[in-house]
Amino acid sequence: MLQGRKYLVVGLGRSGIAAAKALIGLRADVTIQDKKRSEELDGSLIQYFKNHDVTCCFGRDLKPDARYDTVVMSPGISPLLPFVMEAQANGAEVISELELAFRLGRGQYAAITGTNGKTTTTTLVGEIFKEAGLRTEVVGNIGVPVISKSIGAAEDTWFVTEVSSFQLEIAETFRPRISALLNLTPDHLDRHKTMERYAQAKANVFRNQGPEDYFIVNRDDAACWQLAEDCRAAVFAFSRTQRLAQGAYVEGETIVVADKSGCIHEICGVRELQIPGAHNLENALAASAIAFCAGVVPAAIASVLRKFAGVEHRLELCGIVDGVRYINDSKGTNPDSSIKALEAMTTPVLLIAGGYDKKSAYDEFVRAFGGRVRKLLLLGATAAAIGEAALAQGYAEEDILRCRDMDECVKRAAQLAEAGDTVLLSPACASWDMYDSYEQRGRHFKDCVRNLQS
Ligand code: UMA
Repeated sequence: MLQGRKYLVVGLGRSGIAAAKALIGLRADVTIQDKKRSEELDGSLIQYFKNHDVTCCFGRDLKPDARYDTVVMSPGISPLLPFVMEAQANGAEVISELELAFRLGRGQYAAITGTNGKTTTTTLVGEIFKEAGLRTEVVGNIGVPVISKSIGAAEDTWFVTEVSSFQLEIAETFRPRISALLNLTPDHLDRHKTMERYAQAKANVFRNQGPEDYFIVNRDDAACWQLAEDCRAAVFAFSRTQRLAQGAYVEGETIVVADKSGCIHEICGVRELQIPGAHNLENALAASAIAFCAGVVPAAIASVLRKFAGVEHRLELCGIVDGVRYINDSKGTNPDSSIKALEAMTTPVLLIAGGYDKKSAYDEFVRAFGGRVRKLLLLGATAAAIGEAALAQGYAEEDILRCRDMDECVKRAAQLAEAGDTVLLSPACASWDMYDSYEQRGRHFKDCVRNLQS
């Protein structure tokens, strides 16, 4: 019980609502702040908080006249907000909901981070753990706040947790049994400012681990491998391109795991994977390594790898109209992620891109078009920046279409596409300039495609 302890929960999205409810359940003294006005928030939720004597501050910054023991930040909000820094100067500790869940809950964690592939790998590991009969909750950045499941959980529960740099940035004592770092490319630099700080936030995934824990790392990614030098956990690598003394890799056409005594365990054939592209092979290798370190037998890993068809909003085939394939890759929220989507394309592409401005550079993204992208349809805050990058690399002006919204993008793409083409939504940007989330954007794209069919 947390009677007498004063908590400030900042942000009333999925993460903040779950944190506030958990704290209320533990009888803490709770204040909630959100920049939205109360009319913009769910009325029944506000009533629930009022019924539980929660102090609410909506539509404005908090006046730091009260002292708090702990400030719990929602992931999407910078801990450098002036009123948060003031609370900190007055003695409050500032932590993420992930850290709160870890401290107050029970169970053990397999925590998966990286710039891309987190959701696919987390989903795969969750499926494998369930197949192996382990008590499993799939939580975190994937959409289920960790704290909504961790309080009162059975001690043997595995929390297969997708973790973002935002959640890790202020996770002081978080210590997973198994951590994984899939890859590192520029993302969220509007928040972290430098690549170094972004990488350090990610490295918090293993910061508190000890020799009895495992750190799963991509041997083919130099930036990840370099971070592994600072890790005290047992390092267990995965690689798509080289044989490893210990770890998961490809031998001929087979995914194998070499254990610490050098014994080789066959998992399944690379060609048996349903999910396309080199990046998905990496995700499968990472999931194999994580499951193996958790003690799962190869047969259970193989059974899931053979049937797993991918996650929603990631290279999701959502319709074929007049011989044109429509693929929803709304989860392409940074340039690297969308490059991987483009690399998995085997037909000419009409690409829908653009969105919220995270201050990313788009030159490499445009380079990855590599003759595949026939037309570029742009929307959102970064439309001009992506258009300029394309023109600078010799892409023809008449092949670039600037659109008002998703409806227009899909309609114009449908007019321009020929049988055998693919219309790919892979924006290379977050959705927050036009939507609440990439899921909402992906659903809108799918609705637009459905409208073409009717
Ligand atoms: N808000 C403020 N002040 C601000 C900014 C926002 O009060 O300055 C308020 C908004 O009015 C809103 C609330 O904060 O009411 C939203 O909080 P949030 O942005 O943290 O979103 P949540 O709904 O709590 O969702 C968060 C994660 N969102 C982000 O990290 C941006 C979700 O990840 C996660 O699934 C969820 O917690 C449960 O753990 C989404 C995401 O986009 C998928 N993640 C980023 C990514 O994958 O790139 C990191």
